[in-house]
Amino acid sequence: MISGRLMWKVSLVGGLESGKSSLISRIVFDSETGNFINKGLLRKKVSFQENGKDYHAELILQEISGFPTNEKLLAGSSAIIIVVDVTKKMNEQEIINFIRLTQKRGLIIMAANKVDRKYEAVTWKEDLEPIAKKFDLDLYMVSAKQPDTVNNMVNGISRLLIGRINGKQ
Ligand SMILES: Nc1nc2c(ncn2[C@@H]2O[C@H](COP(=O)(O)OP(=O)(O)OP(=O)(O)O)[C@@H](O)[C@H]2O)c(=O)[nH]1
Ligand SMILES: [Mg+2]
Repeated sequence: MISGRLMWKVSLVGGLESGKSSLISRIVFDSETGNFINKGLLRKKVSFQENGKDYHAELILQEISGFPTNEKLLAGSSAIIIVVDVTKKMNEQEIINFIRLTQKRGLIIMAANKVDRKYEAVTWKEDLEPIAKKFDLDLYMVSAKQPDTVNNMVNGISRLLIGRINGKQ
């Protein structure tokens, strides 16, 4: 049994203009534009099901530029979403270094963003899957412009987090 409120800090990291703000904006406001002035933490209540049970949780979303090596920035994160822009060539080594540094902190997820621009993509599943497999991470192909893809990811993360809690008890 889970008692008390579920509150999870979720940090989005990733390169310049990869879409971190836009994804947060989609999650929190169900809107496309990431141009919100508030650079602080944003909250979103989520409901989901796992193993036939209903759960309610609150996500606290934080955006961090780049791939931080400063431990303090990521402190307390239950999940870290690595946002990769599919329209740009990814820096594989930078991503791998980051995963190695942070994998013990919490759940890491890879989000390949801007899949609505699939036809301009230079980074795709086949580039990211080997990394996901190597470090046993879930990979989501998302677009801040396609609500379903983002909802699906948030659902997946919530279920993974609840699985971790239940697994520990
Ligand atoms: N087509 C498309 N454009 C997107 C998507 N997500 C973000 N963008 C665009 O990409 C640009 C950068 O988006 P932001 O959300 O500001 O990215 P960011 O990672 O927060 O950027 P910085 O905080 O400046 O590093 C903006 O012009 C967005 O409109 C997406 O899924 N599809
Ligand atoms: Mg931003």
